[in-house]
Amino acid sequence: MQPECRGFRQIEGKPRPDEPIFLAPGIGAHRIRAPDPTHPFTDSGLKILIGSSMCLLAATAANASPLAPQEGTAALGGLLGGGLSNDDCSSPTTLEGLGSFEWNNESATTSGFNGGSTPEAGGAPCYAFGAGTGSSQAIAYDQFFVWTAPCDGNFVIDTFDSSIVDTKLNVHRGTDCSATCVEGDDDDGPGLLSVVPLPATQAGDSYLIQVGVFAANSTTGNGLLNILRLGGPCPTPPLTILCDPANDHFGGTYVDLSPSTLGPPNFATSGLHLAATGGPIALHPETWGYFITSLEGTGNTLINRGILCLGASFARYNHQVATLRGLPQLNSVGRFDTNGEFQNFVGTGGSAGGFGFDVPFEMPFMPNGQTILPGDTLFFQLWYRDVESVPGDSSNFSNMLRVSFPPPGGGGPGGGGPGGGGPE
Ligand SMILES: [Ca+2]
Ligand SMILES: [Ca+2]
Repeated sequence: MQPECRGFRQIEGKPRPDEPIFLAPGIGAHRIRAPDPTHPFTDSGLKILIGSSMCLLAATAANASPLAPQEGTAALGGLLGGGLSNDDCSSPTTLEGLGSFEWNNESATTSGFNGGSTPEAGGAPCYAFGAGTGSSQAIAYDQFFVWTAPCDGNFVIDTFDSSIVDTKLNVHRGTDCSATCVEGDDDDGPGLLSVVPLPATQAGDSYLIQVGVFAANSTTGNGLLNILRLGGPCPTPPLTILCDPANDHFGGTYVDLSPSTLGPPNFATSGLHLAATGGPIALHPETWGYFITSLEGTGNTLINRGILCLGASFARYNHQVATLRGLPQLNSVGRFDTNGEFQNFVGTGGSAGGFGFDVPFEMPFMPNGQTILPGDTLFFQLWYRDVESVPGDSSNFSNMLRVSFPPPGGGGPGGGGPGGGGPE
């Protein structure tokens, strides 16, 4: 439960000793009010939220006023140091990707959260261990994390190699206190450590991870939370949009390379088809342009209205390079049509009916060309004229596309781009 109040507030119902009832704006003296005059704040077990950390107020919470016995002042100074930001299910820490993440629960309190306890099919309950023995069912001194699967796969979350001897681990489906139990574990790992498998997980599935200890054997200390993917790391997606959104053009939106696709290479081309949409429709036909490429995608250079996201060493797929190299397939010059789609007018967009650009194996770097090889990663943008009232007074760039060509023997790129599907 996450109180929505800040500072002084009245709660509904009678406060319970285990219920956070007051969100204090900081350490200090705060006026608080009990909703029930028969239950003034004289209990020493009152829980108070400071920011998003739940802390136990160990001293007498308030001095009841004779005139308003339900009101008082809670002196919080000195009682709340070291509160954890992720002590409660309402404020989990986000974990990115795969790997080992350190945790330390020296300042954690026991939340009692169990995600409804009932596990998903095939899972062990999130609140089962020590059933019938009261508080030992809970994960003691627990902390909360949120993790989102970065790709499809079979994952495993465990606490192996923790310094703490006896960990407990719950994994819930969701991202906050409304998350529901997937599976809990106490001792299925080495010794008394914990492990929860997450089979058949899909990219984007989010989990609330609750980790702490079995209080009879361990109190607090250093732990590890390991998130692994069986079969290796997530595969690199063949096409990824970066540097997005690009800067707006004078027409009010930006040029997007998302419709680009990567198919199998053939005798003439790399299999990559670049496509650009969102061009400045109203400015047709002055807004011509061409694609550019680089081995690096870490640039951030403002040129006229646009951002060059490619590395400084980039090359142009244009008429000049094509002429110098004697390779007409290196020319990608085109312009936006009245739908804002980039229309090739040099005959190198053939696979998409004259739109976009079929990227050849040869690359436009000067003076000697390179060729695209299996396993290469390249970055692409579209450069284009971006006029306001005077043709030729400005230029702009699309967002950036990172392309990971399949490694040798990789079995093909799997087709499709960020926008899905092939050329229309
Ligand atoms: Ca906790
Ligand atoms: Ca354990």
